[in-house]
Amino acid sequence: MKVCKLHSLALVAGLLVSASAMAGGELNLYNWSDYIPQDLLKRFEKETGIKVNLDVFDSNESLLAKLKAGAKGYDVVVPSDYMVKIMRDEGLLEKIDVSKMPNFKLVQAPLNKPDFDPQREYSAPYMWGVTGFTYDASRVPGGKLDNSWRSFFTPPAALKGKVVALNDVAELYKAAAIYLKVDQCTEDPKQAKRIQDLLEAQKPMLAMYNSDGTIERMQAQEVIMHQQWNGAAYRTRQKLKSAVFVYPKEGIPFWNDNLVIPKGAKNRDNALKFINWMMEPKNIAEASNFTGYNNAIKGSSAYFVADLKADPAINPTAAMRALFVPNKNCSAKANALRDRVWTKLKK
Ligand code: N2P
Repeated sequence: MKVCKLHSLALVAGLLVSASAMAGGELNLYNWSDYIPQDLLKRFEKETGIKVNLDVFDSNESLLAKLKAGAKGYDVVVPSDYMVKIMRDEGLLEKIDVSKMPNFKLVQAPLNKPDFDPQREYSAPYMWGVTGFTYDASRVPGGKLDNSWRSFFTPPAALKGKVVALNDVAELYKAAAIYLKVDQCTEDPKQAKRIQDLLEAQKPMLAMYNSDGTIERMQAQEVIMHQQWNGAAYRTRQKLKSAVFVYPKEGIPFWNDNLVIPKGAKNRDNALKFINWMMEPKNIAEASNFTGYNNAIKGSSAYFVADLKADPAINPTAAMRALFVPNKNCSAKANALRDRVWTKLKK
C-alpha cells in the first residue's frame, strides 16, 4: 500500500514536471564557459516556462567549427563581433531583426549600430570587455611589473612555468601584434614571422594555453600571471586581492559578444523571447554582476553591485579607452598567415 502510494506520488510529480517542461518548450543555449549565472537562467525558466539547456565553448573558433560541422541542436549562441560577421557571411545565422524587438530601444550607441551588423538584423549585444593580463603582485620580483605586453610575452625568469596564455588564436595573435606594432590583419609574411618568433620564445615560459578556469587557477595561486578577460580579472580579485589587471600601454584588444540564432534552430520563438528578455536592464545587469563585464543596455547599471560599479574596467577612463583596439575582420590571406603561426606554435 505504502509503496503504491509513493509510486503514484512519484507518477504525479513526474507528470507535473513534464507538464511544466512542456508548457513553454525548451531553449538550447551554447555560451562561453562561466559566462551566465545559473540563477538568471532559473528565473527565465520560472517566468516563461521555457526550460534552458546550457552547453559551453571556449573560443569563437571552436564555436564556428562546431556549427560548421553541422551541429544542429542550438537555439542561441554567443559569438564576438568579428565572428558574427564571419557566421553571417557563411550563411550560418537566422535573420531575426533584433532592431525591431521591444527592448532594442535600450541598446546604447555605438552598439546599436555596430560595424559587423549595422542594422542589428542578426545579433543582440551581450557583454563587452577587454583582454589584458593579470599578475599576482605578491609573487612577482619587486612586487610590480611594467604596464606593457613585454611583461607578459617576456616575463621575468622567476615566473617560468607560472604563466598561462589563453588557448585562443585570435586573442593571442592580436596581443602579440599590438605589442610588436603590427597590424592584426597583416598580410606580410615577415610581420607574421615576427609574431611567430615572439610566441615561440614565450612558449617555454608558459604552463599551458588554456581559456577555461582562469579565475580558479589564479586564485589557487597555481600560476602567477594569466592572459585574461577583464571580467575574469575582476572575479579573480574578489578572492586574490594582490591580483593586478594590466591595461598595456601599447594597446588592449576590445571586444563585444552577441546573442544570435543559428540557421535552422528548432526553438526559434523561445530564442527570440530569450534575446529580448536579456535586453531587460535588470536581467542583463544580473549577468554583468556575475561575469564582471559591462553591457550595452541603458538603465542596467542601476542594478550593478557596488563592487562592479567601482571597477575601472566597467567605467574606463578616457585614457583607458584610448588604448582599446577593436577586433577587425581580416582578409583570407591574413587569416591564413595567422592560422599557420598558431598551428606551428601548438605542434
Ligand atoms: C567568459 C568568456 C569571456 C568572453 N569565460 C570573451 N569574449
